[in-house]
Order: sequence, then C-alpha cells, then structure tokens
Amino acid sequence: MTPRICILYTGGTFGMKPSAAGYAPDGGLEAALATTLPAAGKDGMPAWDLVEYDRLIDSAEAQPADWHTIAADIAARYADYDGFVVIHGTDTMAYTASALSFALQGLRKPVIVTGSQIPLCEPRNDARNNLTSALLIAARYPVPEVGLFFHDRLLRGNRATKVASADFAAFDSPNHAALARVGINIDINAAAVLPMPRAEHFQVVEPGMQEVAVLRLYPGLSSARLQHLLAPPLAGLVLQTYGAGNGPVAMPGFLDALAAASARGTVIVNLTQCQRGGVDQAKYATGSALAGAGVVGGGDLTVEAAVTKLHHLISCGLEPDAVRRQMPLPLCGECSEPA
Ligand code: ASN
Repeated sequence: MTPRICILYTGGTFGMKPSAAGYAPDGGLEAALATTLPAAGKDGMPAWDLVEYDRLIDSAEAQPADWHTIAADIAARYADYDGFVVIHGTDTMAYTASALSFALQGLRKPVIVTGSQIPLCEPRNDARNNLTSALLIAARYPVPEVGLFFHDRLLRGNRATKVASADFAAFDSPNHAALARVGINIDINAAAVLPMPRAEHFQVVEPGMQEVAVLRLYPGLSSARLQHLLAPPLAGLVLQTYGAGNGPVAMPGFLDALAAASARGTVIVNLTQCQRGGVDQAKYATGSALAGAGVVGGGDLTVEAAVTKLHHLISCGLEPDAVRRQMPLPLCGECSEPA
C-alpha cells in the first residue's frame, strides 16, 4: 500500500511570496504542491494530506505555544498516518524540532521538520527538493525520531542548529552524526538513529508561563548585569560559558549572583560557546566554582535543545532539583551520556 504522510504547513520561507516589505508568509500551498510534487506511488512517493495553519508565521515569531500546537496536532493525527512532515521557517526550526522531540517521546514513526532558503514560488529554489526528500524518507525509512531535513542531510532534530543564513546547507549537527545522507541514493546511518522504542510515551503538555533566558558570557559583562537578568521570576537560564565550561568566577559578585538565583529555584545550565564539544565543569577550577554555585553542566546540548528541554521539564511540573538532575541526561538522544 502507498504510505500516507501528513504535512503540517506552519509558515516559513518555503511558502512565502514577495511583498513590498520583503518575503511574507502566504497560504494556498496545497494547490502549489499538487502541481509540483511527483504523483503518489511514483518512485516511492507517498500520498499526502496537507494541514495549513490559519496563522502562518515567519518562524522568527514562533513561541513555546506554537511548539505545543504542532506537537498536539501530530499527536491528534498520529494513528492515521505513516509519518509527518512539518514545513517550518529555518530561523527557529531547530527550537521547534527540539521541542517536538521532548513532547513526542517514544516516537515510532518519522516526524521530519523541513523548510527552505528560497520560496517554492521562485524559479530557482530549494523548497521542492527539501520537501520531496523529507516525504520520501518519512514514507520509506523507519526513523523513529524527530528529524530535521535540509539540503542533503537528515539530522537529529534536537542536535541540529542553523549555521548559515545564505547557504542551502543551512544546518549542522556538530555533536551527532547525520541520520541520513541524500545523493543519488538515500543512505540511512542506522548506527546514528535511535532504536525503535517499544511504545510511545508522549508528553504533550501545555507550556507554562515560565521564562527561560540565554546569556552568552563576554569579557566586560558586569555582575550587576547578570544579577539583573537573573531577577525573579526567571525559571531557567542557559549560560553559554567559555571552552569546557569556564566563567569569570573571581569577578566580585559573579558567583554570588548565580548562587542566589540557584537558591531561589532558577535552574542555570552551563553550555559551551564553542561550536563543537561540550561542558565538563570538573575540568577547571573556574568550572567547578560554577558547579559550587548550583550551576548544572549541560554536556553537549545545543542551546536550542537546552532552552526547549527546560521549558518542557518545567511545564511538566518538575521541581527545580528534578529539572537539574534531568538536564544532563539524554531523554531522546539530545545529548551524550554523561561520562
Ligand atoms: N525568516 C524565515 C523563517 O524562519 C527564514 C526561512 O525560512 N528561510 O521563517
């Protein structure tokens, strides 16, 4: 039987049209896809249905509530399809893919997020190829995870990050191998794909009101500025530190600000600013001082995965200490097992 895929169209450059102010989201994608995509059954192409969102957005506008809407829409249709493809803007695609992975844990069917750098309406575009490959993989390969397909690679969604604003190869997965490569053939890297779970255990939870912030350390940051950012009711902070997880711990007030916020229940997660590798807070005295102030090492999580994981765990109702324990442990392949 021809597999059937549900396409969720949320916005992004993929379906945008030129306007006086630049590219802007536009609807009516179903008709365009019907004339663009190869017919169902041809060369492995699946049949598909399209869900077009009423509020199509540039993904720069995406909020945690939007991640929840997409996860709930997939969960509601899960039994009816062999897989799902989410058409999304590239700017925050890695956040949405990460958020979906935490909501749809134990996934037994592919959910592939994709988009493009040039809209489908343009004569030269990457939209058609990206969607065709995403559909083929979702229909024919048992990849039980949230993937992000772009250009010629399927990446694990919660390991991906946008690395180029003007290249077709816009995403990379610095700390985990690609799940598949698409050339003349589609080659699945089975060793990199999550094992098929026994059962789904989705956690599609309404996002809470909590705020999660990101701060990238830089020479010249004052302790007063840090203290200001940490002011209540901040629930979580992703702190991007130097190298293996180091910060200016000798600066008066710096550790005090972190320790006070940790004591108030703010979960502070230490990630590296480096593009590859992760944090080991035990390696340097400047890192272990952060651990002493209650900062938890986030290993090799991406910023996108850390922000969405904090939102997910807090929205699930976990207490700060439980969130701190979960952050370094992989729930769905988002980070390496701690040493
Ligand atoms: N601004 C667009 C978006 O994220 C960029 C894109 O999709 N290529 O919606």
